[in-house]
Amino acid sequence: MKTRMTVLALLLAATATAQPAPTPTMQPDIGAPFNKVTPAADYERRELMIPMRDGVKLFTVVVMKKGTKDGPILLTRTPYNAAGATSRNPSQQITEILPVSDKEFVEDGYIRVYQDVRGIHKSEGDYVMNRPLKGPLNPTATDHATDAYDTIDWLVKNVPETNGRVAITGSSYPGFTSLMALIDPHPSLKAAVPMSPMVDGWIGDDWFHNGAFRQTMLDYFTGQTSTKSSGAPVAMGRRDYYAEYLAAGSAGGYVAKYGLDQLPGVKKLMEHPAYDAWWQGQAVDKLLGARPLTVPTMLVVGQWDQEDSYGAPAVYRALEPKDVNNDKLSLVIGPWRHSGVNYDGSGLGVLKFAGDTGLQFRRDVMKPFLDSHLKAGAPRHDTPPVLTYAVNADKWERHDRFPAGETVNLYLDDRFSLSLNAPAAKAAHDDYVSDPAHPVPFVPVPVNMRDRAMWGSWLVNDQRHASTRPDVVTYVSAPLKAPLQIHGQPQANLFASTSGTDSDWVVKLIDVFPEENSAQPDLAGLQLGIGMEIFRGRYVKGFDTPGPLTPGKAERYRFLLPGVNHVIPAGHRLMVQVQSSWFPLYDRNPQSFVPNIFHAQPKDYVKATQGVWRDAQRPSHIAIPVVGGAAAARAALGQ
Ligand code: PG9
Repeated sequence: MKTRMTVLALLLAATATAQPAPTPTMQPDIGAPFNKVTPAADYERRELMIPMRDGVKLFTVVVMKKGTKDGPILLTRTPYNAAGATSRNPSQQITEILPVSDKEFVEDGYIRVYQDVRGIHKSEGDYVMNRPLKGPLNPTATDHATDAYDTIDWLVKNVPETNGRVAITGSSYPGFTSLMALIDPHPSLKAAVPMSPMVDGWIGDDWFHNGAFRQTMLDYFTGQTSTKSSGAPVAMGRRDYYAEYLAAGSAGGYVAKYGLDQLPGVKKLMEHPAYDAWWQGQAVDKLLGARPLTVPTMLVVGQWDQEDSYGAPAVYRALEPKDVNNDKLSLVIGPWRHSGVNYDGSGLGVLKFAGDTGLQFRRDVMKPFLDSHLKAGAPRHDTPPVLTYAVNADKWERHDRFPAGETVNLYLDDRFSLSLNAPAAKAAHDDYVSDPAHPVPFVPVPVNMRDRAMWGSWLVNDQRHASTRPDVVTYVSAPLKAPLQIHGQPQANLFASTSGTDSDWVVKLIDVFPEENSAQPDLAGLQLGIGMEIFRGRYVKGFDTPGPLTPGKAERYRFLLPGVNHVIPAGHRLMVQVQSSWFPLYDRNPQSFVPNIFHAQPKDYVKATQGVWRDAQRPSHIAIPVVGGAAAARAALGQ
């Protein structure tokens, strides 16, 4: 009995000592390690620091469904926060913590990997925006090509659940990093799907378009480079960027006003206003064009990509000649905004499409393409060289080449009409006065650039707000007698003069909807931009050789509009608008030549009389890639 009592006492004593000591009242409440516990999670989520060849470690998150075996890896290298991308919602379901665009992949055994690129968010090292390739512009031993290589090498050796086959994807900046992985691809990189890739920041992607500066992108620098995580927006106060940028005087004035010249990225832009060696050496289409094409690559872009419409078709042009067996390269153009492929694609602005075109692409095109290259035994994918969504016909179309249309010239003609016949007049032009004090807004004022919905859909905005201005000349056809299909990149061929010594030229090709539509009143009379682009006059002799224009002399300005597949139905009309400002998205051209427009002074901004020429020697026209060529165009225009 005595022995049993002793055992009980000992047991009680032991239990008493196992009780944790009370937490001291003043123990700090922040700082203890906290590991999220997810008892019901259907996924594994690992945070890793992957070493690069120079010892710098990059923060990487690996996510997969529990029980994954022999999984292919789908990698994205991003400056936009890998931790955030892989914990979007406080959930225990993989499809909730990842972006919606990952659903089809992770549900079918893909291992999803997001990595912070060098120097930003949780990665070590130094961040250089669009870090150039090692070489003349980058004396270090690393770039996005080496970092992609080292990352893939580590992943295939250290993620036990993988089958050792990797694809890279991502949109915009991650589209750029996807392309950079193709420079010297790791042998395990089996496919790439760069979306809306940023390819040439001067010719047609984020910073400039044909030399015209996209000043509203300046705010990107504070968000991206003022701290290692997301920086605070410019403390502009007012919401109307039109009024704000007008008051700032010039892009340089805005930069000085808010101290953005402390940021090296802004200074670099301002020091390289022309297409010099610095820009040329970073142009990804040129870099890839100088190398063999070995990795199957599917380039993706939206018809109305408001940030990076230039890149994907440019890379396609550079790589297509290398795809001799027509099995390594494809181009996909959908009815999307910038990066819209990764979201709900059932509409854009007032436009509605045949179902969720984003999902259709990811599920029916991208996944079979990746499966075919990454999964053993998967059927051969069926992607054509060119897959585009035919707007207004509302269907996906397969083509062997881009463009599928044949060039037809659509001339600006007298009485503000459009004609398939070249003009015969000896000297004819239409004039307007461009006043930098009253620039043409790109969307109706007030212009709130923080309104993401506005920014995402502005390229499909009704252009009636512009065609009613006296400083926009508008040419319009009769209602079409038969549908006209444009497939490719229309090219503006503008003969234009200015009374000044510098000038911007904006050309817009527009689909004008019929005036009556009681079923869909939003579409009645809509002036829908098919393709719209700008050119800064000082570069007419060469992008690297800016010079003053001769007052009164008509110059020929030739530039591409974005890539499209657009069917203009019978009853719609074609329209071309020409104007000399597109504010505040683009900084104002002072219209008198100054060496660097960033530093233009108030006295440099002058009114100018602009002439759009349409005569035998100077036949302004748009070269349009029309499916069915001249015969189809004649049938449609009744000419
Ligand atoms: N278009 C954005 C960007 C890319 C590269 C440099 C700067 C901006 C983007 O959406 O990532």
